Formats: sequence, structure tokens, C-alpha cells
Amino acid sequence: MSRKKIALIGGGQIGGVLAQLCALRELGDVVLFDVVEGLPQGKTLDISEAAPVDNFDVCLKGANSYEEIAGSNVIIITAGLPRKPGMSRDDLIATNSKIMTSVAEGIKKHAPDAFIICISNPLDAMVTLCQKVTGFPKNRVMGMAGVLDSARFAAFIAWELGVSVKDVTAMVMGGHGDDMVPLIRYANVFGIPVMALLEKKYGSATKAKEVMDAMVKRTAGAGGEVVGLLKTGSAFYSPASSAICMAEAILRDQKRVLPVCALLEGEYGVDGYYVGVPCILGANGVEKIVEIDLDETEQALFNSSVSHVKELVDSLK
Ligand code: A3D
Repeated sequence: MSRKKIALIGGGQIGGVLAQLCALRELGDVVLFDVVEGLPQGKTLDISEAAPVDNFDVCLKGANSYEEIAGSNVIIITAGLPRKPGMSRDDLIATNSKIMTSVAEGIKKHAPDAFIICISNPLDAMVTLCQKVTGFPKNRVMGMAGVLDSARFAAFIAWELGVSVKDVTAMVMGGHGDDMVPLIRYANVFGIPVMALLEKKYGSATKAKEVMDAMVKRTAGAGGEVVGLLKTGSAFYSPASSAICMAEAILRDQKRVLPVCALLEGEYGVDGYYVGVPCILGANGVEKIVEIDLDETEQALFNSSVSHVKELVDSLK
């Protein structure tokens, strides 16, 4: 039986970490593709030379030609510019849509059976474009944003309550913009609602709400917080880990329930747009969109986030 094959399109900050994580977890052989000559070859050689130390049996190869991605099971796209301080994700749309079109054409021609996970920003628009250009079925083209946004929300909750991140479940839905929707009501620590724990900690519902509101705000602005500190680019460790979690769910048929940027066709009252919603991810990619109940406030926030996604995607037409 041959190993699985993972192609990483874009060998920049996220691409390099993705390649290393694929190797450390022995997810399969890796092709790291970039338009810059030498960059993917140098990074994959560097990672490969750590194999005797880290004990992984996978082959990593750098490439500047799409022929090399043939036979890939999963492809993760990070090709495109990242944000700099003062930029919104939407400011990247003109440049990154040209890049995404060429990437999607390359994938369509050379890896027509692959599952695709897009990371390039503005995420919701880029994944839409990728699906349009490849023409792949909706279960095989998805975006990563919700896993990362939810991880950030969960990290802030764990730090605030002084509990292990392993026991926190917190989900963020909607578009990958500043109006994303962290779901307060569903956030829990091993089944205990986070709001109940905050109320116990502070002895006041008002203070608990204040603390939660601050965590929600920090979650929505978390990408920008990292950009502001780095100054030369955006987050790359946590986005890479989040995409690997999705790739692993597909490659190992884990049936994980994760927030995924998936094409909605009527679910949540949205038709024909990619939006972050909980999905079952397994060997068939997005196997099911899970519809959860939203109360009036959550639904209003979700609708407002979706209307921003629609505006952005419609500007591509
Ligand atoms: P960066 O380190 O600049 O890497 C991007 C790579 O893409 C560079 O090495 C480029 O050479 C390469 N590239 C440019 N054009 C092409 C092309 N046509 N074909 C193949 N490769 C090309 O950026 P990064 O890795 O930090 O970020 C990559 C993308 O992910 C950016 O658009 C970010 O905004 C986005 N991002 C998304 C999230 C989400 O949660 C969705 C988080 C963080 C970053």
C-alpha cells in the first residue's frame, strides 16, 4: 500500500510549518510548491534532514511545477499575500484572486481527484473562487478558518478560567472577518457552560458578561493582534496546525466535527455561499453540514457576518 500524498501550494510561512507538521505526524509524502525557485526545495531539504532526529518516514519534495502534485490526496493552499499592519483581509482580494485562479487551474489539471483546503485570504472569497475554477464537488473544496478562530476562542477561555485547553470546547461560526460569530451559549468546559463558570468565579452575571464580551472581541481581532506584533506578516503556526487538523480528519477518516468554511445550499438559510459552519469531516471530505439551533441574537450576528461574505464574494463577479 502506498503512502498518502499531500500537496502544499505556497511555501511561505504557513506552507513551511504545514510541511513540518505533515512530516512529524507522518500524514504522508509531501510536495511543497511555490513559484519562487529554491524556496520549497530549501525548506523541504531542511525538514528532511531532521528525519533521523524526529524519526519520521515520509518523503518531502520541493517543486516549482504543477506536474509534481499529481496523485495528491489532499491539497492545502496558502499561496497569496498575507496582511500587513493596517490592512484588512479584504484588502488582499485583487492580488490573491489572480493567484488563486492560477493555483486552482493547476490543481484541476494535475490533481483532479484531490480534496482541497484553502487558507489564503480573504478566505470565504478565495475558497469560492477555488471551487468555481476547479469545478470540483462541494465536499472536496473547503476553507480553514473556523478551526483557528475556535482554537483562539478556546485558548482565551482556558487562560481566563485557569483550566486545561483540552477540556474547553468553543466554536466560532460565520465568515472569517472581524464580524465572525463566537458562540457563547455553546462554549463549555467538559460540558459545563463557560458562562456558569465565569459567574461562579466573579459572583456577578454582569462581570461575567463583561469578561466574556472581552474574550469574544479578542477572538474576532486575534488575527490582527498577531499582525500588529509581527509587523511583517500574519499568524502562521496556529493556522498551519488548524489546517493539519482538517487534513488529518480527511486522510484518517476521523469523522471529526469541526467548523469548516463549506458551501451552503439552503442550510442556515443561506444558498450558494461558502460560510463557516460545523461539519463532519471524513474520508469524503465535508460529509455533512451540522445544523445547530441559533437563538435570535446568534442568528442576527450570523446573518450580519454572512451579508459581509456575500458582499465580498459578489464583488468578485
Ligand atoms: P507568505 O509567507 O507570504 O507565503 C505565501 C507564499 O505564496 C509565498 O511563498 C509566495 O511565493 C507564494 N505564492 C505567491 N504566488 C503564488 C502562486 N501563484 N503560486 C504558488 N505560490 C505562490 O504568507 P503566509 O504563509 O503567512 O500566508 C498565506 C496566506 O494565508 C495569506 O493570504 C494569509 O492572509 C492567509 N492566512 C489565512 C488565515 C486563515 O485563518 C484563513 C490565517 C493566516 C493567514
